[in-house]
Amino acid sequence: MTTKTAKADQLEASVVEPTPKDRITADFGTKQSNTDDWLRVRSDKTTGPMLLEDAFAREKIHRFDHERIPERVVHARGAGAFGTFRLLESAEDVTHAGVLTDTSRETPVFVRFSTVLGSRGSADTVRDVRGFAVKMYTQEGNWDIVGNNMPVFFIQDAIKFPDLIHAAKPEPHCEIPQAQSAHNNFWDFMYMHPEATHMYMWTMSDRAIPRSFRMMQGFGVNTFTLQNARGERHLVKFHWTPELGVHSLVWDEALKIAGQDPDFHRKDLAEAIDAGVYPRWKFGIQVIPDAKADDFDFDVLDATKVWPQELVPVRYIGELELNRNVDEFFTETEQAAFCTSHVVPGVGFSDDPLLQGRNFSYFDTQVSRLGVNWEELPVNRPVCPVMNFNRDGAMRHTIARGKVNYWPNRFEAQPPASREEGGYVDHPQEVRGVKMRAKSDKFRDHVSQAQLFYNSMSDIEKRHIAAALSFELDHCEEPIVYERLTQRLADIDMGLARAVAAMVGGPSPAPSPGQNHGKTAAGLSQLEYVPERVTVASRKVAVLVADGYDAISYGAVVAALKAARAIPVVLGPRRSPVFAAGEDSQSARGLVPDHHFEGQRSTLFDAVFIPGGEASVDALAKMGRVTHYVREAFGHLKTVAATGEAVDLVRKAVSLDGVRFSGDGDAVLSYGVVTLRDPKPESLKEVVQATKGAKHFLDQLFWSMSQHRCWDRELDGLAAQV
Ligand code: HDE
Repeated sequence: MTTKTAKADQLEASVVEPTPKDRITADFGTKQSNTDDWLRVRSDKTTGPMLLEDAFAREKIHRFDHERIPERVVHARGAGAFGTFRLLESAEDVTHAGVLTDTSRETPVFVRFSTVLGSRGSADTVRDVRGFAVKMYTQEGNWDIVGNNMPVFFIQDAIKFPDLIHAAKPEPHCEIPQAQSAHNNFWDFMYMHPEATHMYMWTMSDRAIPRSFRMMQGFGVNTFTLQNARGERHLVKFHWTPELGVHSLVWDEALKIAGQDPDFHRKDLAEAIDAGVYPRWKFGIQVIPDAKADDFDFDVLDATKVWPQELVPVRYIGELELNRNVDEFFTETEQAAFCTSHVVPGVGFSDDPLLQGRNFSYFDTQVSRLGVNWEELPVNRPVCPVMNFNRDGAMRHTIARGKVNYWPNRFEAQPPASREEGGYVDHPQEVRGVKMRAKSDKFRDHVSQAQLFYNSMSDIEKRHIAAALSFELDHCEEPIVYERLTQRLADIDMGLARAVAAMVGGPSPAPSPGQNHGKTAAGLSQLEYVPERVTVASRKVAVLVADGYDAISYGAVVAALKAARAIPVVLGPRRSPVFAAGEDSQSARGLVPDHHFEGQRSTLFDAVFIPGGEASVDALAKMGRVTHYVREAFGHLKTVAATGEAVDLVRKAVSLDGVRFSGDGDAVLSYGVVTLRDPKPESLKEVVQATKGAKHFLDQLFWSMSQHRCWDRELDGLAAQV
C-alpha cells in the first residue's frame, strides 16, 4: 500500500514500467532483433573479428562504462524512503512557515539514512554516526533538514571539516580501515581537537550502533532560526524521536552482522515498510527567543553543545511517517541530494559557524556529484512551481519558452515575489564586530557537556562506553595516540580513564586539574526513550523447529506474534517440509521453514522461540548450530523462549545457575528467558496484558521482547561470552 502525495503523483510522471509486451530498443528508440551477439564476420569454421559498426553493442558498453557516478564524499552508504509529515500543533507563535502552522496539510517527504565513514558498499552496522536527512516537499519549496542521529558534532567551525574527514576516513598510505574510527589518525585528531570530546563520547556510546534506522533519534544539530508573522526571530533546534523507542545492537552482534548481513539496516527499513509497519517519529522543536541568546553558559551557536532539556524543553508539534519504498535505488536514493541552505519562508539560519559553512558545501558537492541541473532530477524536484532565469548547463531538462532570460526585462515577465506573495524575506539583523579568525569565548569549554553526557548514562551505558573506547584505542598501535587520549578521558571521569588505560596500555592517567561537576540532564540516556505502550511490532523472532515439533505451542505463539505485527521466521534443518509430532508426508503437507539453520544466524533476530516436541528437541539438541543459536541470543541479551521439552534444551545451552526455570505447569520469566514446561492450550491463550510481573506465558514473552534487551543479564555477569 502506498500513500498518495503530491510528490508521489509527480514522480509517477517519470516512472517507466515495462510490460512483457515491450521490446528492447536502442536508446534512440529503434527496436533491436539481437542483443546478445556482437556483429562480427563469421566463416564456416571460425568466429572472425567484431565490427566497430555495431552501434547497438557500442551503446550498451558505453552506457555500462558510465554507470557509476562519484559516491558522496561522506555519508556514501545510505538507504531512503518516502513518507509524510503531519503537523499536530501549529507553531505560529514562533514561525509563519506554512508547513509548521497549517495543521490541515500533509507534506510529502523523502528521508535518507546513512553511515558517514564507509564507502557505498560498506557494512551497515559499523560503529559510526548515522545521517538522518529529511527533504520536505512543501507547498512553498523544498525544506531540507540534513541531520544526524546524535545532537552534537566533532567540530565548531566548517573550515575544520576536510581535516576531520581526512583523519576519520581510511588512512592515506594504505586505505585502511574501511568504515571504522578505530585507527591512529582518527584518535590523533580527537586528541588534537579538544572540541571533539563531547561528540566522541556520543560515538562511543550505543547510539553509534543502532538496532534499526527506525529506532534512532534524529537531530538537526545546527542552530536554525524561525520567524513569526510579527517579524520576531527565534533560535531553534530540531528533533525527531522514534515511536518504537531508541534501541541499539550489542557490539559483538554489530561486528558479526557486518559479515553475516552487511545490508541489515537497509533491509530492515524496506521490510518494515513493505509489511505495513510504518516507522514514525515525533517532530520536536527547542526554541530560544533571540533576546535570550546570551542567557546560557554555552554559546547557543556552538554545534558541540546540546541545549539541556531542563533549560529548553522540547515541544513536540508534528509527526513523520515513512510509508513508501523507492521504486529504483539509483534514481531516487542515490540521486537524492540535500542542502542545508534549502529553507522555506519562516525558517532561516543563525550565525552557527558550522551551519554557515555547510550552507556553502552541500550545493557545491551536488554539482560535482550530479551536475549543475541536479535539482531537476525527479527525486529532488519541488512540488511547487520553479521559475527563475538560471539556465543551461549539462543535462538541462526544462524547456523554458519565452524571449527573455533575465530580470528586469521589458515585458516585466516573472518578477520576484513580494512578501505578501510568499517571497522569502531575510530577517534584518544588525551585525557589528571586528573581522578576525576567532569565535566567541564561550566556544572554549569542551569538557562540561562531555561530563554531562557521561554522568547522565545508566551503568550499562557507561560500561559500553568504556568497552568501546577500549576496542577503538586497542586498534591504535602508536602509544602517543592511546596514551594521550586516555589522559584526556581523565577530564571527563577518572574511573573511565583508568579503566580504559588498564585495557589499552600506557601509564595510568593522572588526576585532571578540573573536577567533574556531577550534573546530569534528561534525554541523553537512550534508555529513557521507551515506546509509550508495550509493542513487539516489527520485531523478528527466530522459531526453531525440526521434525516432531509440538504444533500446539508453535501455532499459538506464531499466531500471537503475527497478530501483534511481529515477524516470526521459521528456521529448520532444511528448507523443505518439516512435520509436526503425529504428522508425516502421507498425512500432511508439512511446514516449509523460511530458512535453514546455516542460512540465518541468531544475530539477525530480536528473540528466539523453540517449541517442544520430543523428537524435534532431541534432533535440535544434537545440532551444534542450534545450541550456539541459543547461547548467542542469550549472550546478546535477547529474549529466549521455550515450551515443553525445549525448556531443557535452553537450560543446557545457557547452563547458568542464575536463571530460574519453570516448574511444571508454570510459565516463568527469568533474566529474559521465558519458559513453559507444560504447554496446555489454555496456558497459551492470546496475550492478555503484557506488563512487568505478568504470569501468563505470552504476556511474559511480549513484555520481555518489548524491553529490547535483558540488561540485568549483563549487569549480573550472566551473559555468556559469545
Ligand atoms: Fe554533512 N555533508 N557536512 N554534516 N552531511 C554531506 O553532502 C559537510 C555535518 C550530513 O543523505 C555532503 O550531499 C560540511 C553535520 C548528512 O545525502 C557534504 C560539514 C551534519 C549527509 C557535507 C558537515 C551533517 C551529509 C556529502 C561541516 C549533521 C548526507 C554528500 C561544516 C547535522 C546527506 C552530500 C544525504 C553529507 C558537508 C557537517 C549531516 C560534503 C562541510 C554537522 C546526513 O556536502
